[in-house]
Amino acid sequence: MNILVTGGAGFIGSAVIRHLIADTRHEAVNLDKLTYAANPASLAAVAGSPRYRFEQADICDAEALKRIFAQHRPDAVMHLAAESHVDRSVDAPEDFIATNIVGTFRLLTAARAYYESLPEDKRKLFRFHHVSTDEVFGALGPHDAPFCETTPYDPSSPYSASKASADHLVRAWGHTYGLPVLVTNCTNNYGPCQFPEKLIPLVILRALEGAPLPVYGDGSNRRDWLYVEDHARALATVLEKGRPGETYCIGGGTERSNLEIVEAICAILDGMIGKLPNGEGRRSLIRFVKDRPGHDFRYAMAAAKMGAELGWKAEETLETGLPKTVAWYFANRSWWEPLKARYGGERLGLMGKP
Ligand code: NAD
Ligand code: TDX
Repeated sequence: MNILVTGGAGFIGSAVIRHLIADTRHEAVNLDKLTYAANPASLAAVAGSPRYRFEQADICDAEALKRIFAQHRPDAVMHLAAESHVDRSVDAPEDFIATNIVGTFRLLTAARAYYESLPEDKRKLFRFHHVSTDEVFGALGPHDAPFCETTPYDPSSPYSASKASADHLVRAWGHTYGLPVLVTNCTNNYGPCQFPEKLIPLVILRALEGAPLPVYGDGSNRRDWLYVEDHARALATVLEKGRPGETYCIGGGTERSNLEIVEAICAILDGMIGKLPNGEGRRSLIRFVKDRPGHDFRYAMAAAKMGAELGWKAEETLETGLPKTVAWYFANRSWWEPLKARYGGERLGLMGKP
């Protein structure tokens, strides 16, 4: 397949494209606006491949989308482009409405026009795969069962409300216009090439530098973590084998409190490069700071359908994936060092910095 991947210069999109080029015979056209969250260095391994092409464009730009569909004639769309950071959505929701809602609408409109122009045999194979998040389901209490495909929507932040809205639009285009849509909802990802405003890379970089480590509230909020390459494989599997109209929930089944994650990173770094110059372990850098407004307490996902129907399961556990991730940031300073110069160290994480 020739796959149009939106947001392919971001964290998960770049992992998807690296997977498509290295491990499959598909072709990838990367459509990305290159916002602050994009890093073309994440695509260095595929940039020279004849099966990879890049288009800098905004998914809100209807004319650009029309041209890109006509020129590249994709067999499928994997839609990952989004504003993705909850704290930014609290501070400045406008871009989230524009990209996540209006942009998804424009992309659906362009995809539908293109789909309807295809001959019957191509139409049968065409897919619009929308990549979404577990956050659309809201927050779980400590003893609630994990989310699954039938969990009602209950988003609580501007980010999750914008993603929920996009999910509804995608399903409406399936029901109303017969566009063959697939929706996936995944838990928190971690791994190489994640912009260091998100918890895990932010803590790794600050711990490397001996800077204070901000933990929101009391650190008891819980997330279900999935290694990004497991997510990339899951997405390719859904695109290839998923049934149009279906939703697939993806997760690592690896729930931890934020404090447990931060302490684990500290222990990994102490073991890897030694304790701080003052002889203390990096745990001593932890600071409990002002909580995120409306902070969702807990996310967890039952990914049983992915296993039973599509034969997918996560290969990494946190015990294998977290040390790999810490080692990647340690070894790939050239990937993140320029971000500090470009955005200023204080922008790496927007809220509650000590
Ligand atoms: P990211 O912020 O790292 O990357 C987003 C990419 O989209 C960037 O390359 C950016 O330049 C591009 N983009 C943003 N606005 C655009 C626009 N208007 N037009 C074209 N491109 C635009 O995000 P991510 O963490 O890789 O997440 C990718 C997708 O997966 C998102 O849809 C997100 O909601 C979803 N998701 C993320 C996670 C996670 O833990 N990171 C978990 C579940 C689902
Ligand atoms: O400095 C911090 N300190 C802290 O305690 C940061 C940045 C975060 N946190 C907490 C907030 C969350 O409970 O850590 C947890 C994880 O925070 P984020 O990395 O910002 O992720 P989250 O808000 O859980 O959302 C992520 O997972 C779902 C992605 O950013 C979303 O794009 C995805 O949809």
